Order: sequence, then structure tokens, then C-alpha cells
Amino acid sequence: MTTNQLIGAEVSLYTGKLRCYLKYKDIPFEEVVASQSVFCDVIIPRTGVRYIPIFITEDDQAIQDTTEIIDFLEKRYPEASVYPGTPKQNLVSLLLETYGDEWLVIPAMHYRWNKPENREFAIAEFGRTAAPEANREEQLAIGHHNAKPFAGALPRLGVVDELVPAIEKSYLNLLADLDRHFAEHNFLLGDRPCMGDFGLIGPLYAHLYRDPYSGRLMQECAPNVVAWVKRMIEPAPLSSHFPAGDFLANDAVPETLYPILQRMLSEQGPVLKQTMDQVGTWVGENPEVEIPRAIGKVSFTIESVSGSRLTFPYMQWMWQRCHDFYHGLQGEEKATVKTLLSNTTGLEDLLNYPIHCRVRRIENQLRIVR
Ligand SMILES: N[C@@H](CCC(=O)N[C@@H](CS)C(=O)NCC(=O)O)C(=O)O
Repeated sequence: MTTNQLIGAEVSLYTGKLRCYLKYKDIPFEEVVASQSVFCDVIIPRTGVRYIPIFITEDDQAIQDTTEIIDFLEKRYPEASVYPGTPKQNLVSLLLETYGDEWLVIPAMHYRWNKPENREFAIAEFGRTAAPEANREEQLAIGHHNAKPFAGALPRLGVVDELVPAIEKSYLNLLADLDRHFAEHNFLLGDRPCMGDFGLIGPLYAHLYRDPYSGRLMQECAPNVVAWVKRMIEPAPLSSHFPAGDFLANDAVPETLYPILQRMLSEQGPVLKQTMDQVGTWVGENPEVEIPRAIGKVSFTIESVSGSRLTFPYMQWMWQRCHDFYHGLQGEEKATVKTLLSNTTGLEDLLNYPIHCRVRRIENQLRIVR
């Protein structure tokens, strides 16, 4: 292999996250469509799992999971890191990556599969991706077939009819908050995108910007978010603007991010706690080291409406990054985070919540650390 490959799809949430990162960092890559044959010949044999995107490095290492891919590439391409070097900003960045990756999947999946216009578009896209050579009719049949497990996943994610008004209200409020923020800032933390921007662009690009119904909604309600999406998907390559833009000086966290963090804490915070508890219980009851993708049920509240969804231990893996960063801070650095903690209800409590049993990723499987 001579060049890096991103194997994914335009219609895929996490592929969008990684593509934006690669473009921002000006890392050379070619994009390969994750068709049915690419799944059989490359993705499954190289990773053992069926997720996209995957990244194949120019020296032929196959990596799966966008967070791990980015961490790998940050070492290879350290220029203009997407990890702020200061405590408050890096914590905010990790929190918002966790929020985008693991929670905003709810509005993303709701709008894609519950709005007929989006659904039809996505089905056609699924078909085009899986079988690029097939004719339109065949693609549609394949698209219908392949879309079933995704559309069918809504209840497992907590997206049920009774929750729909609350999910939409919360999403529109989030758009309004983000719009206020991006009216003043190019990215979350100034003039350089951070991990948090890449976490948010996943749901906010492929589903909530590119799907037609959602795209119109975003254009109508949040033009500054649209402008940020455009900056994220078509960044000026780093090589064209040395020195790169920078994060805000003095570890500043704009006040416009507080309502967004607060929304995350109130919706996703209780789910993170229940997930940590249930992982602990599961470990007490099961001798295996490989933990299933879902292990039970958690409850949550969005805009005062309660629902339930499956418990995904992977969410704890993402959370461990926030937790470990915070607990690794020493003395003065930890003290500076206090202002962030005092401006957000529930963050300190969540960061101090016990992780009963840690999880880690080995060979693309989530495992218990016993
Ligand atoms: N945490 C993973 C998530 C990857 C993921 O869930 N990708 C979706 C497509 S956007 C997928 O392949 N889903 C298949 C499935 O859920 O079985 C990452 O960051 O790469």
C-alpha cells in the first residue's frame, strides 16, 4: 500500500467525523466506499467487526474506531493537534466528543429514519454504497434490506413515539445554543477545531446536515451552525495557512458553551452513571472478559420526558477518557478546572462518580479489566 485509505461512506456518521479530521490535518488519503464486497474482502477480515469507518495506514495497519484512529494519527502528525494543551479546554473538548459520538446519535437517528424524506434518501444512499455497480432498482432493494437493522435500532436507542416531541425540542434548543456560539467563534474553542468539534460533526454532518429534511431545518434555524459544518467539511488545508489557527488564549472556555455542556449533563449524565453501575454489576455476575455490546437498560430524561434505552458499555469507554484526563490533573491545573465545574451543575459529581470496573478495547472488542 502506498497511501492511507479511509474506508467508509458519505452516509455514515462516524466516517464524517474522521474525514473532517483527515482534511483538517491535511493527511493524504484516498476514500474507498465500504461496499458489500469491501466489507467481505477488507473490513471484516482486517478488523473482525462490521463497523465503518476503518483506516488503513500507508504501512498497512488497519485501525477501527474513529477515536483510536485519530489518536494514532495525532502521534504521526503532531502538527496543529486537535487536543488543546490546557486543562479546561481539553476537558470540554473530550466531554463534547463523548456527547456528539454517543448521545447526539439520538436526534441523528430520529430525523434520518422517522422523516419519510430523509428515510428514502438514506435507503437510496445505503444501496448506492453497498452496490455501486448495481442499477437503481437493485440498489433500492439492497438499500431497503441494509437499512432495516439501522431503522430498527431506534427503540434500542430510546427513540420511541412518546419521546419524539422531546427529542425534537431538545435538538432545536441545541441548534439555537450552537448557533449563538458559532456566531462568535469559528470552532468550539476558537480558531482551531478540537476533538469536541469532530465528535459533534459526526451527527451534525451526515444525518443532520446532509439528509435533505434535516438539512433544510438546519439552514432555517441555525445558519451559523451551517457555516461551521462547511468549515469542518471543507477546511482550508493546514499547509495553506501556517501557522495554523489556535485555540483561545488563556485556556478560555466561551460562556456560550455552558448551556451545551449543561444539556449534555442533564440528558447523558444519568445514563453515564447507570452505565458505570451496570458494567460493575455485569462483571460481578459474569466471568467473561469480553463484554457484550449492550447489557441492560438505562433510563433518561429529555426535556422533562422520560424514556429508556439499552446500556452500551462502549459509552463508558468514551467517558473514561474524560474521567482519566480530569483525575490526571495535578495541583494548580486541577484548580483551574474549578471555574468550569462551578459553572456547570453536575459535572463535578459526574467526574467523581466511581468507575466500578474499567473497560478497554482490544482487537476491536470491548473487554473488562479484571
Ligand atoms: N465508535 C465507533 C462507531 C462506529 C459505528 O458505529 N459506525 C456505524 C456506521 S456510522 C456502523 O458501522 N454501524 C454498524 C453497526 O452498528 O452494527 C467509531 O467511532 O468508529
